[in-house]
Amino acid sequence: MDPRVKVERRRAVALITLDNPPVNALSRGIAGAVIEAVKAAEADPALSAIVLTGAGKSFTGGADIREFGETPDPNEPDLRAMIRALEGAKKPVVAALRGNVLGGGLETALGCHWRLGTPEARYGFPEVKIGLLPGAGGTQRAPRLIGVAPALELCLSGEFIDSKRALSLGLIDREVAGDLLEEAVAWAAAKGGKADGVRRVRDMRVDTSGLAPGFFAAERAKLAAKTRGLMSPALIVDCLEIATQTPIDEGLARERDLFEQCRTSPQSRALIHVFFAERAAGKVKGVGPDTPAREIARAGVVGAGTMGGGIAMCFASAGIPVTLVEANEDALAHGLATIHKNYERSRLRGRLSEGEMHQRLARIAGSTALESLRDADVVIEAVFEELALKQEIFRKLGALCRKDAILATNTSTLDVDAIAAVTSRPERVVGTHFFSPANVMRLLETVRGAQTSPETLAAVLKLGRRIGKLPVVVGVCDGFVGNRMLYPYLRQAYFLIEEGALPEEVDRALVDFGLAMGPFAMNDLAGLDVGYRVRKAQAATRPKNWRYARLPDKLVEAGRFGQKNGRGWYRYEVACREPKPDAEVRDLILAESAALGIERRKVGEAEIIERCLFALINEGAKILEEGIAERASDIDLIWINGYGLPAWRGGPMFYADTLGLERVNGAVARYDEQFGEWWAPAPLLKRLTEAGKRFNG
Ligand code: 3H9
Repeated sequence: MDPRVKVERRRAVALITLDNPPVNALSRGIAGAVIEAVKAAEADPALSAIVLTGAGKSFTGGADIREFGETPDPNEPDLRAMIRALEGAKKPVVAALRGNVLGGGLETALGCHWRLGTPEARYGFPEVKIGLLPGAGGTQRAPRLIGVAPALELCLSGEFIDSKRALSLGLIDREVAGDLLEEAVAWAAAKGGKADGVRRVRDMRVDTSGLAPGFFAAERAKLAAKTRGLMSPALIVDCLEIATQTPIDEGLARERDLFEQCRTSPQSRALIHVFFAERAAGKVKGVGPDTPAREIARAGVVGAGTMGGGIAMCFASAGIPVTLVEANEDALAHGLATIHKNYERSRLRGRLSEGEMHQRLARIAGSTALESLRDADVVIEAVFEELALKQEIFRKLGALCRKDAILATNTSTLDVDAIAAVTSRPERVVGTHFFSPANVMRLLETVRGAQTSPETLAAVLKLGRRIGKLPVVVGVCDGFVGNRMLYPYLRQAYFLIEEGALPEEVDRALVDFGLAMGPFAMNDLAGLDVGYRVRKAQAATRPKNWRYARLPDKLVEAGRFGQKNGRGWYRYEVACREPKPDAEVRDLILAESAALGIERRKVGEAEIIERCLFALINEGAKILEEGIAERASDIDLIWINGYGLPAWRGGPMFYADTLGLERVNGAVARYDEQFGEWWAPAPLLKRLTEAGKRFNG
């Protein structure tokens, strides 16, 4: 017997336990072993029933995601065969559920005749998050057991529900607060030998009586906007509709075919890459499971502007008291009022109860004195992006904060080491680059300075996860990973409009590629003055005589700051964020092309995508080689979670891998020949191409 499937006898019941740490994934070989155990229990006259459970903290996290790239062996029993065996058993089969009951795990439970769950168990179909659909009967059995609408919601959202909700839906038969296995064995023994001891979900009818006419069409229409570019959500709706129209075996066969379509798609590969990338990002060189990571009980934020206010909200929302410091009363009052407004908006949208809103607000104290940060465990500075100003604040914080307090800067471009150097504790200084709006965006670029200690990093990683962020560790350089890659990307976008494209054409091509927003609309959202200041700061180090796009500066000098004053690359009507092409901008662009002596030409979508993205990838390769990012997948996460690249593309480095590095390298070399300067190929890109390798693994 496979050691990952254990069988023991408890009274007249066979107890089958899945034991495949850490999450009891249903890896290859397990299905066959479970089938064998079920057959043996059925054949044993001394046994009247079967209980299936998981060892450790979980039932099972589902199919083994690592195996999805492999071609299944047709001679090996798979998950579906295992579920058939459990469901088809003539003796009652009880699922004893705890911890994670997910994906193929929940489908397994649905194949059992009865389901008992502990209060902390969580149930869900997260397949959609990795570009799949429940492919072992979930889309056919769930609607039979709990109804079409709740089943669709579970499959489409990928969210987990708890035992209380599962019980109210009829997904489980009992919530067990006491000894799960004792109760499951007792339940199984009581059902054994009874006429109604076996209750199969497959025999249930799909109840469509409550469905509004046009239910599925309406669901499809809702999806179009919410899941742009994704393939599996629409197929999930198809599967649920099939469940209402066909006998179960036909439904299962159709579900299997659609699952295979998803499993073999580039999208699912990309999303699975992202799943593992997120787990890998938590493993940081020099920081091990034994590195002490102190708890943060009290936080401070310096600067109550958009970023500082958003960061304070992150703490308050995670239950951490925070003191927000501003230079003067007016600015502080304005910052606190904005926070209030933001929480109020969430409350009005039903995302936050009134009580919770007040609790969160009560966790935020305002002050105009840095001294009020004396007791903080961590202080995050989020003032204006100016080195001298930040250094002045760090000098003061270094002198007044507790010796063991962590001092973090929210700089998006500046040298963290130069900031750390003015304190007497550079080992406790770190960069925490939040993305705007800080209370919403998931990415936390965590900048490790030359002297940042592993303990500081461990504490910040833990804090980041606690406040719901995805921390990705990067090294110090101008712009770190995200913004440093943004420069070449934007530069190409600017060059393209000099050569013949218009902002709306560049944006459309990149949005069609899958980006949440094109570069020009993004510029307008961030504020054109922000990039203006960065470019001025970079002027001294920019190679002289290299091509430089003047248009972005000209716009700012003409008083166009983006959405904030209704005029940027686009124009915006009052209280409206929809970008409208502006004739004035078009004239500026045409005049600039003429001034540069460029004969404007038609720039195609393919060129837009290639030039913007390949410039980005080439820079990513340089970053990787310099060790600013530890692994290619960290870069992927940064661009997905901070810059709106769709997860289903897997991130820029993974996208390059899917295209084949030969193609990317070839194009970069061609552009280098044509334009030179900014297109200098990354040596790593060249080396990997020649070795036939990829960025990721
Ligand atoms: C499916 O079931 C398809 C079926 O419908 C049809 C088939 C025909 N496989 O996240 P953690 C690893 S699709 C392999 O840090 P947590 C994970 O990589 C599947 N490995 O822990 C990590 O490894 P490492 C549907 C898996 O407690 C370790 O376990 N199921 C799997 O924060 C710990 O993970 C899903 O999509 C897996 N299925 O969260 C569930 N799951 O230590 C995906 C985890 O080497 N999993 N690992 O880095 C999750 O959502 C979370 O991992 C879970 C635990 C909630 C289970």
